[in-house]
Amino acid sequence: VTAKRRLDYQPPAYQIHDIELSFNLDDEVTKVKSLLHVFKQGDHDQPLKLDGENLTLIEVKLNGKSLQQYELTDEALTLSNLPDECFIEIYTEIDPASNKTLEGLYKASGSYCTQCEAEGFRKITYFLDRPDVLSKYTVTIYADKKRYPYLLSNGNKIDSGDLEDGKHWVKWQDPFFKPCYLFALVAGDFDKLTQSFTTSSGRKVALELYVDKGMAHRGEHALASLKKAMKWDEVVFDLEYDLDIYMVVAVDFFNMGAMENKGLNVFNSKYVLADSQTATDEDYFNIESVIAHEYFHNWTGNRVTCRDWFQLSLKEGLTVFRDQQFSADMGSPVVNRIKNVKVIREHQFAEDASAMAHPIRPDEVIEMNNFYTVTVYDKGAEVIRMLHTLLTPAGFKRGIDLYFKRHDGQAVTCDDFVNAMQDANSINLDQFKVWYEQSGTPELTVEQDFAADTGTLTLTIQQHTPVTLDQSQKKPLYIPVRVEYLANDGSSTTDIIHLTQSQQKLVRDGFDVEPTVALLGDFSAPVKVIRTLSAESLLTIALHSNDGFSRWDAAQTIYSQFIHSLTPNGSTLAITQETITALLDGLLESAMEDQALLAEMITLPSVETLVQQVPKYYVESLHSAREKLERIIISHAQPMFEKQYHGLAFTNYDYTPSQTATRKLRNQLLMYIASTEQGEELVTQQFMQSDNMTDTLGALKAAQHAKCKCFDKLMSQFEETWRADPIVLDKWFALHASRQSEDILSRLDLLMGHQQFNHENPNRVRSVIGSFAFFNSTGFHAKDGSGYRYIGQYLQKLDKINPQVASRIVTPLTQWQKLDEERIVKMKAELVRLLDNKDLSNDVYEKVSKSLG
Ligand code: HT7
Ligand code: ZN
Repeated sequence: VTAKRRLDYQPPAYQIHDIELSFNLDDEVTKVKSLLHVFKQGDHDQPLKLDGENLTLIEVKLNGKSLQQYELTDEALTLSNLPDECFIEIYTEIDPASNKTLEGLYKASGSYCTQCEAEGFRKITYFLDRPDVLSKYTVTIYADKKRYPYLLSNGNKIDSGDLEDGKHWVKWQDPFFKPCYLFALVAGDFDKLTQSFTTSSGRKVALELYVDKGMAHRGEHALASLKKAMKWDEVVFDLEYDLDIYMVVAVDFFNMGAMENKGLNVFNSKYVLADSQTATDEDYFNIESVIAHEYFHNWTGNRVTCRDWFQLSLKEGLTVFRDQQFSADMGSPVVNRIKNVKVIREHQFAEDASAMAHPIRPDEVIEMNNFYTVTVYDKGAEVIRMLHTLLTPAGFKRGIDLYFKRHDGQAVTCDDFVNAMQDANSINLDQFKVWYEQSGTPELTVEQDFAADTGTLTLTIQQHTPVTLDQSQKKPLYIPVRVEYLANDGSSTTDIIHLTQSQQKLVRDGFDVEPTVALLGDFSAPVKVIRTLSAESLLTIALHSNDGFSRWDAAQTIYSQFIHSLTPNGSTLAITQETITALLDGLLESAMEDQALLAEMITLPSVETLVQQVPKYYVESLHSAREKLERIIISHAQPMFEKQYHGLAFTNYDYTPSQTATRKLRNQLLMYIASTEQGEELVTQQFMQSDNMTDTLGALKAAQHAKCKCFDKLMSQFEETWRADPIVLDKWFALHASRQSEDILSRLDLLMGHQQFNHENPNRVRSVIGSFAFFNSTGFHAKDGSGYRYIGQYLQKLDKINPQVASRIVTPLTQWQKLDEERIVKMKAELVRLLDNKDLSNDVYEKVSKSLG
């Protein structure tokens, strides 16, 4: 197993300007013919080494003549002594029906479909499978007309016809140069929804959504979301869609969320299908944001793509930032920001603390699929957001304009992006580039001093990035820190500090009395802040800051520090029960208008977030401390919670920001109320009366969390209603798998025996096994190691079917660093067992071997 290194990049020795592909789709054997127009780059005598995996080579022709001399291995077809320009014809055969990796061309649920990013095109035909080879594609698909009435590929349909043997064919041409990871093909029978969008320059674009038969009514929200995204990109970034057709296909077997193939997005059906009966507000939100994300890739990813896969954050960090901004504009900016920050604090900080720590632009990769990470995506988006903050929205837009002016149609690097930002704004971003090369979570230690006689406030900030397993030296970063000075009368002023040194002093004059200082407003940088704040200051920020994020963050600090003070980690902040009750009283009595923010502010930090705040994860102690805080909250606030709950009106379901906020608050209140005397009754009542999935699932989650007696009964009822609908049933699987219960492992066995469970379907596997490994921390971390054993054994099997999914689920097993010695030994034993497996995939091998050091 060999790793590739970023610094070893060499430009391709050949370019392939045109490719003509033809597919004869057949259950026994699918025949692929590829005609490449190849150009040597510069003067050299290097051979042309085409990537290929799991292909049966039938014939190669050079300029129309059969070629006998070539070298063939399991990974490549190598042709030597080629002229400067030539045509190469390659005939291969593949077997999509037995391809369970869901990468390359595969057949599932009766349809053919492709997934080529990152390196799946090589499973379709021999090619230069790298993103800096840009070609024009012409694709002809032949298949049985009855079973596969729709034959789709990228670009425009230019021809079609029927054949005598019941087959038909369609020819597609994509006028844009693209890397092969953006190639797509779909063949099947679907329900089709058609709408259109007229661009700002007046072009009419056909929007086509393909879904499973009978599901058309669940596609409306996705199409409406697509139109909103198209409009938003025109208004905010002046970016217009460039083809006459935009197709989205929803499939049930898919490794990730969705894929931005040029003009033909392929989606996991869970990110397309929604109606009020089957989808929660969260599902509606995710659909809108994933639809937008893939659409935004058309410019940030497709028109300008990555030079090599180490630059993945060039397109992903930027596109996540864009989809976050879009979601903020569509709903509540502060609740969206909190959502983004939770991902960073729960998962990205954990990745930095693990053996998988890597910079947003990694330096070394064995399996590229392992680097579609929260670091590359979400920390990458935070890095883009810092540029947006430092340059202002107008400066950022100037940078984006220059980026497209310089690089449209090219495959470029993260440095090219930052250079465009820099040159458009006459600012030096050399130090800012350290964010791209350095892994780890920076820590800001802050001290505050006030000279009452002069009214001078001094903030001393030290920045320090602890070493990570991949890097032992760390440099100071360029960090924007948003500061708010809160006066006693409720007024406040704000500032952005540009931190560049290891230690920096900030002096501000003109205060009559010492202000309360809120730091890192809007989470202006992906860092941890360490400072000693009094309970009083935290309460002031939580109740009076003008920055919604800071209010939430202060409340979270109050909860977290109270919890930690009950564990051996301890806390340096003096948070008492009185602080908690003062916070709750302040929140509930202030008639907060923003119900969604209120819901967030009465929600405790997750176990995952708490773990990242302390040096050690004391499993039992942390859980019982968190439960104790919950009991304190309930015993103090129960009457107020119930009053609030009953005051929130149930209305006919509509996915609007105000209704979503009400449901969010209602269901958070129910989480608390469920464990009181009235709990069983209210939970059951909400479940029975609910006309929408958000409130139904809210009731089930509350019952699960509070261990209500009614839980099993309601769950059976849910299963009976939804047993034929796997996407809905995934919610049921996940609730069972994340339940705290002594016999959870036998319950997992039962779940996997359910008629809808299928080891080959990633959504099912994630709902059961993923939910257990990621979110059932008491079950997964069972003291006897049984949770680790269960996951280890399951992954051995899953790795043979789908290494990509196995490698994602192995993550919690590799994050042993903060646990106690006994658990570490047991986790490592499982990792060693996995590694002993002689045909372990590169995917799982890379993560497991790294975590064992
Ligand atoms: N660019 C895509 C990333 C991706 C992917 C998607 C589906 C299946 C396998 C995949 N491997 C990589 C998704 C995105 O970020 O938009
Ligand atoms: Zn993306």
